[in-house]
Amino acid sequence: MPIEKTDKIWMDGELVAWDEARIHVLTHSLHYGSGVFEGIRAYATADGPAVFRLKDHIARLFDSAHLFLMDIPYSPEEIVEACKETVRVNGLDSCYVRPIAFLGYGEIGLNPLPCPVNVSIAVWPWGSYLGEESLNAGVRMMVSSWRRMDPNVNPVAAKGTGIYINSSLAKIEAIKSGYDEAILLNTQGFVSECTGENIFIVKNGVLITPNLASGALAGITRDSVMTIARDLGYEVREESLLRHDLYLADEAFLTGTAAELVPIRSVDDREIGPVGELTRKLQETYFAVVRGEVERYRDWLDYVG
Ligand code: PPE
Repeated sequence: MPIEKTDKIWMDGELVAWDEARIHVLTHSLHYGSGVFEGIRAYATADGPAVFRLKDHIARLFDSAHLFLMDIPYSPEEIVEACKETVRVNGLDSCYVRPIAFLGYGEIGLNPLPCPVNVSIAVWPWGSYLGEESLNAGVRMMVSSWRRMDPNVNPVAAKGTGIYINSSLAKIEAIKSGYDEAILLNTQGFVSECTGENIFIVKNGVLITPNLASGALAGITRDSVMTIARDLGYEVREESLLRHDLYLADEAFLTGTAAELVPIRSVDDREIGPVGELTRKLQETYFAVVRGEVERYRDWLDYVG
């Protein structure tokens, strides 16, 4: 997806011009995937742009860094403020926000401990991640031949740049096979998640998503949707799912900051059917929540000011 340029990028405490936000080719993270990042969205609301669950995303960024023994040279509060400042100076009503902390230039080799840690925050307008039509019509999924990494191969709770090669392999396979997106099973054969989204099914009126022991990321959209569904009175369960549970689901959808809430139309060519009632209700509520239209969840919004 081509990136739409904006004006300024926050780099190590300074706002620099978009085209000046450069790094050296011997940056450690380029060679060894030693970075951690977040994907966040700011939405237009009646009170101006607000970043959705910003503090939760930044807490996860620091958790990711902790898992790799990376010392981010700022406090979470400073990064929260820097995200808001970057949205503000670029004058955008709604945008995607991408903070990244990465090992920089100065050391090479597999001991990352002496490397400097650099931090940057870029923002840009980003439409529907899986295509404009995806939100309405849903997507066609395939179960990938690639497995989600075992938690003893990589800390799967971390949003680490290097570990996304697993997602990219699955995505390439899905696209080249004519599908929109891939679902990854873990090494034990249980459903884990998608390349950049969590997965949910509805069966007999109950909302079910793989538990975190499946290797799925603790998605913030996943958490928001589970909370909203419970508040609407639905039963929500986190449990192990097999691939046939996907084929036999009454409804299915995926969640992620970039993708938002996207219905699943079919899995491995097994039709799940037209977009289900609960999926549609959760999707509508989610969009109302991120736009600040539901009082109960106003705490999730961080107004840019
Ligand atoms: N699983 C994975 C592997 C993942 O990357 C994401 C976010 C999620 C689940 C959902 O998490 P959350 O956004 O907190 O609900 N993927 C981000 C990166 C996408 C990208 O292409 O880059 C995102 O949605 O921003």
